[in-house]
Amino acid sequence: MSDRYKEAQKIYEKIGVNTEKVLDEMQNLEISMHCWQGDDLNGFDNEGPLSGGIQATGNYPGKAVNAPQLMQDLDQAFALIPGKKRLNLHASYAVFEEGEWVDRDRLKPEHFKAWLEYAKKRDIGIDFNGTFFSHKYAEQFTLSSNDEEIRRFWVRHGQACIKIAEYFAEELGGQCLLNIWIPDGYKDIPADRLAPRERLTRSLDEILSIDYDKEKVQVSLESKVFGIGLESYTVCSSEYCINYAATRGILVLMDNGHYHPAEMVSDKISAMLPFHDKMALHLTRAVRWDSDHVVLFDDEIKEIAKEIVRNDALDRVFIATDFFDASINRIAAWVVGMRNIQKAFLYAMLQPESVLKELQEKEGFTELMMLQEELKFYPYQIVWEEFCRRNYVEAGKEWFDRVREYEESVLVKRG
Ligand code: RNT
Ligand code: ZN
Repeated sequence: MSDRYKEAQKIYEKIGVNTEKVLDEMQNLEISMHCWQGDDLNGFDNEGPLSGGIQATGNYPGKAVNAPQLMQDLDQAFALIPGKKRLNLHASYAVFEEGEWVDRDRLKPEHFKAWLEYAKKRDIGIDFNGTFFSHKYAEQFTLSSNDEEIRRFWVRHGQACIKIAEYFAEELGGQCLLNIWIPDGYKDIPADRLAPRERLTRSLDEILSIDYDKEKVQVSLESKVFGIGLESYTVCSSEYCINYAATRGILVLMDNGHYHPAEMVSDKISAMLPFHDKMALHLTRAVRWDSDHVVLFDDEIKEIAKEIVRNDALDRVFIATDFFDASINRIAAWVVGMRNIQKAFLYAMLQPESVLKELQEKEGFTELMMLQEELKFYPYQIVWEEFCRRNYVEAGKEWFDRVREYEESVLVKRG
């Protein structure tokens, strides 16, 4: 324990915050890191371009092109991130044996054995996502398609993903979050908004009708307001998603890049919690649109963390990252984003929440504003240093030297 830390501990004690308790809580915080920052969402199962109205821009050298490379890069990133981690996989990252290949509707747990072993060795959990894009049957509509063959194909994919999620949960213990996001929508004003939504309901019901362990596999549905080429209408809009999830007993997944620019996910969490036992988040940074920039230590990420912490909801909210910037070092992108989310949670845990809540209750708004501002200058960075020290990870910018070394010795050699 450094003298700096002891000093900071005292400063926090004075406002009723126990930093040791906070460090214990931080140790249990589990963030699910998305695998797809490592290869710009290419995946390994198809040659085609990224589709579905999402885009990774940039051409920074050294992107992973196969599973061993992606695993090596993930290890490098994980080594620079303190605390507990999980891995968030997409179905398009199936690892096939030499000469073997099956389409998405025939995926089986065995195609994810390499990932299971990866996770077992590192003692981390896995979460999973169906991949309803970047595929010849995902040109515009998937689960809401009026082409029965296509719709059925994606229903089978969803069902296959549930089984794979169940396999991860059974083998690794704990739960596996299976997220469903579909890109279905129209570029221009539709004549019928209802029919695709009715088809989506039928498809989701069919996916969920299979037999699976509902405790181990937590299914979530992610909504979206628009995508590139899907500017006027998305089938799985926010209201659709919340109503579907509420009536079927599955989780809503909110991605903070998927709302109108002035709408804040931090404000939505407390509107969800009274009605939903659990919910899920994709943390990203939207710059003017759903641009999936790396998460910064900004006001909204802190506010999201505060809402989860002060509402005592850490065990009710599944937290995952979702960004993909191909214009910068991909390992650094992961590390910056993950550490910023952890910093935001640390910052939130260091707030004297009962004092602040009481000020609000007794309408002490002047003092509330004053104190919230003063707290921004409290020495939370010293508590962060201690958290990193206890996890054998560099607390300051020195971690970037590791990334530079790795870039020189591994990434640039990939050609
Ligand atoms: C797309 C959604 C979705 C994807 C990932 C790859 O806008 O955010 O979550 O980013 O599933
Ligand atoms: Zn997302």
